[in-house]
Amino acid sequence: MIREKSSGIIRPEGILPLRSYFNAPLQLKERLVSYAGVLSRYGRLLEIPDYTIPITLLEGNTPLIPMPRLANELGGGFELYVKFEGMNPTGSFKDRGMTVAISEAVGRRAKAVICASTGNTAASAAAYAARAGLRAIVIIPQGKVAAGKLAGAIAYGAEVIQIEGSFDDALNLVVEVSKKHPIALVNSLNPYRLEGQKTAAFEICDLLGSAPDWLCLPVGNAGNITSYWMGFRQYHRLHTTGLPQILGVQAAGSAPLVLGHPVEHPETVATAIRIGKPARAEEALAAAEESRGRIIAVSDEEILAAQRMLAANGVWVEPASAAGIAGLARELQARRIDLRGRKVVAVCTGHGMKDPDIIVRAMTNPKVLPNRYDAIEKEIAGKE
Ligand code: AN7
Repeated sequence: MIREKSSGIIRPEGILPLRSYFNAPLQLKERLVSYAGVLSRYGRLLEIPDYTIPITLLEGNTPLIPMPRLANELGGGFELYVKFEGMNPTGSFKDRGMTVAISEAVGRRAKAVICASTGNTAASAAAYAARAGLRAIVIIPQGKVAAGKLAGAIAYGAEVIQIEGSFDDALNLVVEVSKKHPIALVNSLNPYRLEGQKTAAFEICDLLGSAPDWLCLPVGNAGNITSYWMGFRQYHRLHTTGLPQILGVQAAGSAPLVLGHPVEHPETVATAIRIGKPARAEEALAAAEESRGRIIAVSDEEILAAQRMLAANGVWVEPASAAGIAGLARELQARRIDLRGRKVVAVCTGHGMKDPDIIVRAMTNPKVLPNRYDAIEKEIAGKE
């Protein structure tokens, strides 16, 4: 961060104040506004091998949106921000880790990658593999992947296999395949996924000037919560940015980390986090405990209500991505959390466009009127 002498304004490095930006020579502007992805910005802070060959779609650098009205709707008295990870190139937070995992795989001359997925990892792996010219194989639970994710994986050219089983079954299968064949595993069991995902924590600290007091986020396979905690700790060691308390949120029908045991048949409307046996379970529990936070479960109704609240504030996210806000609402209502004067960041992991069916199924078809001004005016004015 840079403090300007004349105005005292603090601004991130590399960003010009608007007036200077207007007046800057073009060459300088291009250098200053160019953004080259998370490996370029934060690669020196990631544990990655030297042979890594950067493959990027300019992921990261996602907006941290102030949500003052939503904060008031939840009771008020605190600062609330949404880290809108749906703004990544394939529409979810997975791109941060995937750029690193695919870059490492390309560096060691992999020709193919494989993953199990509830959808977003599949789309992300497919996109980055396409970018690198690799074969991508994705295994998904039949009928349980939202339309925008499946369409993405197919559009990017992945070989998509549905199994008559759950995400957890698919994960077991891809681990076995990757052990027996020269195909790189790009689920978050791959440590480079976590390295790349840490950059979200770095960005939040860089934008706020410190870590927030609370970070709330959905938890499925638990790679994301693990990475955030790694990232915040690393940044704190380097820049004394402080540590957040972490509120991890699972769906009640898929809450192994709350129940304390795997869930054989996980169910939830938030199909992204329909996961019964998280690969990073231990790390997630440690992150919650060490941060003096916790992992809780919320009902599907609470998740959908949070999705509606976010959308009513202009941020449309997929159901799983609303779980963080749903958890925050629940803790506030039960007075289990005191946020007075605090800063809270809710991570919204995926874009609403990933799962259009959730909205379409619940809506009544928009009214059809004749193509006449009087009919339109009557309809509109009647509601004034
Ligand atoms: C929107 O794509 O597991 O706890 O296979 O898509 O790091 O697993 C997706 C997970 C949250 C949970 N929000 O993150 C997959 C997959 C969204 C997600 C999660 C997922 P993790």
